[in-house]
Amino acid sequence: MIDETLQISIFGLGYIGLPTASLFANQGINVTGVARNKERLSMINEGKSPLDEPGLDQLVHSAVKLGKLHATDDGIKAAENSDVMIIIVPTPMDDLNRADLSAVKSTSETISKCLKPGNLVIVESTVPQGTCHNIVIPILEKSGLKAGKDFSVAYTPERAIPNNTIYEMTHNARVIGGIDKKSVDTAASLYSKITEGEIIKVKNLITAETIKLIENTYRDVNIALSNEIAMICEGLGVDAIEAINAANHHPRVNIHTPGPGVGGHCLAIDPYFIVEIAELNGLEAPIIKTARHINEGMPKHILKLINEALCEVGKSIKNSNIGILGVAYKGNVADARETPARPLINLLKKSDSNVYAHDPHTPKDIIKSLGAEPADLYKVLNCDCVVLVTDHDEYKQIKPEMITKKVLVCTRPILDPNKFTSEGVIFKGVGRG
Ligand code: SAJ
Repeated sequence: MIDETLQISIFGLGYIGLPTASLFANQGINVTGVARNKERLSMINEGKSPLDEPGLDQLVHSAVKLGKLHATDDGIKAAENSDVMIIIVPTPMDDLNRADLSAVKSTSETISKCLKPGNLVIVESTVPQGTCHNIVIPILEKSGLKAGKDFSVAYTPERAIPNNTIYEMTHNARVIGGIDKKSVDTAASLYSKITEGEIIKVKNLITAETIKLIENTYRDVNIALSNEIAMICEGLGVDAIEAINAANHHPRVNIHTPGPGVGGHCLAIDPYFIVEIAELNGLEAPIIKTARHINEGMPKHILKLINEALCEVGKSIKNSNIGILGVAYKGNVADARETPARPLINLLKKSDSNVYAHDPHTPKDIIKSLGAEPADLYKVLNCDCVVLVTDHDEYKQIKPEMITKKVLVCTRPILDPNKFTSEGVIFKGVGRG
C-alpha cells in the first residue's frame, strides 16, 4: 500500500539517491537514506544537502523538517524496517572497462539479510543488461524467499541531468520494468507520487536496463560523429560548428556538439556496459567501440591544435606555460569524473610543458589531483597558450585583449573565432577550419 505508513529505504545518497529520497519524503513517505560517508549523513540529518544541486538544499531541509527523511549508515536496520528498498549506488568502471558492481552486490547482500515477504526491491543504478536477473535476484534469494512469488523486483533508470536534476526527476518520462506485473504496477504507483512525467511500463527487467544504456550510448555515438565531422572540417577549412548548427535545422537531424572529449560518470561509461555484455554473449559492437575510441582520442587532437597554435608564434609545447580554463567534465558543474581535462593535462606534461589550470567550480585539490597547478584566471590568461576546456558560463566573457600572449585553443564553441583573430590572436578551435 502506497500511503503515509509506507517505509522506504534508499541505498546511495548521491546525485540521484539524495534527490529521490527527498522527493519521496516531501510526499509524506517515510524514507531512510543509507550511505557510508558520516559527514554527508550528518549534514543531511541537519537538513542540509552535501551536494550543490540547485533546489536540493531546500528539498532536504523540508524533508527532514517534516520528520520524513533520516540518513544512516546502518543498512540492515534500514532494510529491516522497510517495505520498499531502492538501490541507487554508483556503478563505476574498472581498469578493463568492465562494470564494477561491488556496491550493487554488497547492497543486495545487506537487503537479502532482512528481506520480508511482500517487499519490493527497486534498482535504479545504471547496470549492464541482465544484472537484475543474473546478479541481484540470486543474492536476494539467499534469503530463502523467491523473487516474483514472495517479493517483487523492478528496475527504473535515472535520467536526470546535473544542475536540473529535480525538475527532470519530476517531469521526465520514467521507464519501469519488473519481474512481473505486480512489481511494475507497484513501482509505477510509487514513482507516480514524485513525477508528473509519463510512466512507461516495459516488458521486463532487461529491457529497462537496456533502455538506460542505449540512451547514453546514442549520445556518446552522436558526439563521436560530431567530433569526427569537426576534425574533417578542420582539414577542409570548413567551420563545423556553423555547418552542424545549420544541418540541425533539418527537422530530423540532431548532430551533437564537438568538444575535447566526453566526460562524466554516464556517457563515458555506459556504452562499455553494452560492449561488455555483447561480447560476453559472442556479439559485436563495432560502432559503439569506435565511438568511444574517437571520443577518448579527442585530448590528443587538442594537443595537436595546441602544438599548431604555438608553432605559428615560433614556440613549441616543450617548456611552454599552458593555461587550462576549466577542468570539470562539462560547463557549470564542479564534477571532474572522467573529465577529458585529465588525459589532456597528462599529454601536456609528457610534452614537458608547465600546466596551470583555473576552474570557478572545481576545488583546487581536484585540479591538483588531475596533475595541473591550480592558478588564478590572470595567471592562466598570461600563459604562452590558453586552452579553454570546459564551457563554464564565466568563460563566455573572455575577450581577445585578455589573452596576453595571443594564443588560444578553444575546445568548446562558446567564443567567436572572428572576434579573436581580428585582434591578432592565434585562434584554434575544435571544428574551426
Ligand atoms: N558533450 C559533448 N557534446 C555534446 C553534449 C555533451 O561533448 O553535444 C560532453 C559533455 O561536455 C560531457 C559529456 O559529453 O563531457 C556528457 O555530458 P552530458 O551533459 O551530455 O551528460 P551527463 O554526463 O551530464 O549525463 C547526465 C547523467 N545524469 C546524471 O549524471 C545524474 C545521465 O545519466 C543522463 O542520462 C544524462 O544526464 C541525460 O539524460 O541528460
